[in-house]
Amino acid sequence: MNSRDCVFAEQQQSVAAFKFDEAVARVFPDMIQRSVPGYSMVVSMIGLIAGRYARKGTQLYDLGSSLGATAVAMRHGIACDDCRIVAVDNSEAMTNRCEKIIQDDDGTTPVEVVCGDVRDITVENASMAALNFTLQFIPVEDRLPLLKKIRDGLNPGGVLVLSEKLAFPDQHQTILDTLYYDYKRANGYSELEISQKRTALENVLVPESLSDHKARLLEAGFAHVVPWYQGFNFCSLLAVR
Ligand code: GEK
Repeated sequence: MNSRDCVFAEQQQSVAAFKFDEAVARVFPDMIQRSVPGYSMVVSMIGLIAGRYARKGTQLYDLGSSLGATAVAMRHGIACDDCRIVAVDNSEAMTNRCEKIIQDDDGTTPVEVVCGDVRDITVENASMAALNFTLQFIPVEDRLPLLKKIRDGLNPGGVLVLSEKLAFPDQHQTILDTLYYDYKRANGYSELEISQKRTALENVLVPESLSDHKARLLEAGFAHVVPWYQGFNFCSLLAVR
């Protein structure tokens, strides 16, 4: 059952920093769907991208997997044999639920769910990796080392899908923020929910500009960086080794 996100519905005395805890994990599909424009489409396109990039005998990584939506999309999109998916998240509330979702899913590609930090895991023999709205939660100074590790763990021709909330220069930020809050209102979030969530995410979700992301991916050693989606202030890029 998809429970409704009411995490920020009540007035809080002081708004604590956002955490991926049990209360968030319980409502996560509804929260992300109503908070990230194009989320479902991005996830299903990641399945399609897996169909093109997954290679026999390799691994696919879902990094910051939450409940495993991206891992499941890759699992059903893979068009070759003998692949393995590794789904990693450092929230136990997420990985416990993810295990169950993977068990109940009828895909046949093995999926290993790991409760751990994406900065600590080994990436090897990979044809595909996804950081689907995860890098934004990693401290900025750790982002380049993480991307280098992923790049080095990908086989030649392998792909990283990087989806992020973006920051924009000057007036563009205001225009897109305004539309983004319209999106949240249209999805049933109140002014109180919008403002408390914004406070909770301050210094937790740190967005960067598209040009910073492109430059860092190139610095990490990716040969091609191709933006393929933008919905208001959210985007997704393909980075090919
Ligand atoms: C989806 N990809 O549904 N190590 C591991 N996991 C982390 C770390 C870290 N250092 N930091 C944050 N996370 C998913 C959605 S949500 C995006 C990803 C969002 C995890 C965190 O616990 C959370 O589950 C996930 O990254 C980010 O396609 O909520 O906006």
